[in-house]
Amino acid sequence: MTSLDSFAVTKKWPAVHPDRIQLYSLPTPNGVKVSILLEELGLPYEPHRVSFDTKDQFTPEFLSISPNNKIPAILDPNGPDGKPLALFESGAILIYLASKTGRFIPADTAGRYETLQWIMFQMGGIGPMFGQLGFFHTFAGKEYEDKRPRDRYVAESKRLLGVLDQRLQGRDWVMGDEYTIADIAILPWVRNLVGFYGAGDLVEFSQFKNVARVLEAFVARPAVAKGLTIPAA
Ligand SMILES: N[C@@H](CCC(=O)N[C@@H](CS)C(=O)NCC(=O)O)C(=O)O
Repeated sequence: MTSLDSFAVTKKWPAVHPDRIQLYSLPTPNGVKVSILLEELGLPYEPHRVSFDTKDQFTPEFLSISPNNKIPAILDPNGPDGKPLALFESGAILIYLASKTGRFIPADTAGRYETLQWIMFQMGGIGPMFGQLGFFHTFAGKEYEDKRPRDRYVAESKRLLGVLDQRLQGRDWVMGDEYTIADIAILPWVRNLVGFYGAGDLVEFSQFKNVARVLEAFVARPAVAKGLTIPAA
């Protein structure tokens, strides 16, 4: 059996099944990207909850695999050359798992890069901008009297939704017929924006009909429904 004992993270979150991919996460829009992909792949994995209530993300054990103190992170006992591999950053994890299994990423080189481009669009645009909108609309920033910062992120989020809506015109998924890690990266953030953040009216979500249609198809997938609940409380 693979030993993960040399990884400090396993001291705080012991691996009951050290032969399985270890997932350190929470069901946030970034965290569920990885649990959804793992569910779609049907790979055996062991989820561990990194509680923000107890500031687990700042512990030396967690920082040893995720130095930016953010979930999600994974530890794959069977990484390249059969050696364990630890990874943080959800986009990198999605690309790694899709490449490792050859699934949810197009096999042809051009399609592969096109998919990566939409993952970068999520990682550099949708994630940070929707996240800031959440801060100013839903969390502590909503108390700020000056609404200009909020409005800036509302405008940018709407613009990004417009780009996505146009891409989805006449397509089932971001990459067309093929459901890929680009969808798994982007759609949890859209769901969060209109759901948990309650910002649907603010961004006039009803005008983004293609995004709404694809989001509905996404959440109807059993693997998505399951991945959204992991790790359980
Ligand atoms: N770019 C990172 C962002 C991850 C991220 O922002 N994670 C949040 C939860 S969604 C987090 O761990 N926050 C804890 C903190 O900042 O202390 C990724 O996609 O993995």
